[in-house]
Amino acid sequence: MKKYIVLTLTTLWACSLSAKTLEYEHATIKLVPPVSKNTAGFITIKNLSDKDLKLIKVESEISEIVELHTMKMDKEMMVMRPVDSILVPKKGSVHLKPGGLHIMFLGIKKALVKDDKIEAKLIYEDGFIEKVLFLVKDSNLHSK
Ligand SMILES: [Cu+2]
Repeated sequence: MKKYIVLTLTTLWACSLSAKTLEYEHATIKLVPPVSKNTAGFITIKNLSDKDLKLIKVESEISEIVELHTMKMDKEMMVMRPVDSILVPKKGSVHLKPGGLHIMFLGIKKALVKDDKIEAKLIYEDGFIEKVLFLVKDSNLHSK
């Protein structure tokens, strides 16, 4: 499996927390053909602090709208549903992955290119903001 590195631009704004509060792994955006207007992003977020954190919003230039989604069973069908926030438990982690929680990019403005890195802003409840680079990947079937 191809190895890649998640580059975190050390940008901590309006931040009452220490710099080493959060760590990110496997930040990817699913490559979709240019005709497709929507895609999903996946990431593992680790919270090293002893305080629960809530991801409330993601912002990115690549799409008109960015939402936080989960997948739920509805009449034997898996359907996506927006969620208000995603909890990142203290001393724990949350996995946004295919079939579960994910970041939804709706209304892609410009065709995605494989191996490109796309910047997104992760915004937490208390105003904590971090920029993370997401790698555009062909398939997320093998991601953890
Ligand atoms: Cu979705």
